[in-house]
Amino acid sequence: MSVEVERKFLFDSDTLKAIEDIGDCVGQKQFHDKYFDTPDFKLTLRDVWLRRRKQSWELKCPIDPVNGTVEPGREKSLCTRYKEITNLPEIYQRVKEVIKVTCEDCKADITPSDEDDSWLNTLKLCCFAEFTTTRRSFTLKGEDGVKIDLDQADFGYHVGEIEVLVPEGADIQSAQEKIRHTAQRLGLNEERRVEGKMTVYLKRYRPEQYAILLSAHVL
Ligand code: V4E
Repeated sequence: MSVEVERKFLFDSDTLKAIEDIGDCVGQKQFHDKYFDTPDFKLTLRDVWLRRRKQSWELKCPIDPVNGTVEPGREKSLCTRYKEITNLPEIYQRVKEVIKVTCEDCKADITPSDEDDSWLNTLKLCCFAEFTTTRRSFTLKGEDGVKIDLDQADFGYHVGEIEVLVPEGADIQSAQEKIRHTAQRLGLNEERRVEGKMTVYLKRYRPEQYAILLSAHVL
């Protein structure tokens, strides 16, 4: 399991030039994401994000109960930190815990399979968001372990992210420091957290879920 520390940023042609000056493009790819939740948003209300990307399952969970959420009136930090789980049986266990499937629902005692999506029905999980992203990725000269992604979503939003992956238990502060240094090198001067693709997607296409997550301080 690893922890993804990242900071999103808005970019223009000047930012792109800065990235090309100090980094190397390591590829472009396209992927389609489908996100799942219960009809009453049991996962996303806890800031837990279940998705399928390129036939693989991924679960992003806050590393501590307050990550991604703040008391009303307090500014969210520029960086987000999420645990990433990619092992399907582990994802299934974690999802069951979060949505509190009880033992009376014994049907939930199954082994989930990549080939058969029936576990989604067992847990009453439905797709609430679906979009395709075109991503260009860069590494930076002299900045070990830092990746920059420039994402263009098919619903007309683009956003960049500076990302460092750290093994669970490793030094998150030094990852945040690397991100801060990279942002400085790119001349980024945002003082507030930038909206990710999902926030914009929900605002446009799932306004009810957006409003609920906003008032729960998840977004
Ligand atoms: C964690 C999260 C969501 C899941 C999608 O995460 P994100 O990093 O935005 O997507 P993507 O495509 O860049 O994933 P990657 O390829 O890096 O794994 S959707 C919403 N959240 C929470 C969240 C938040 N509240 N605010 C910000 C700025 N980011 C994420």
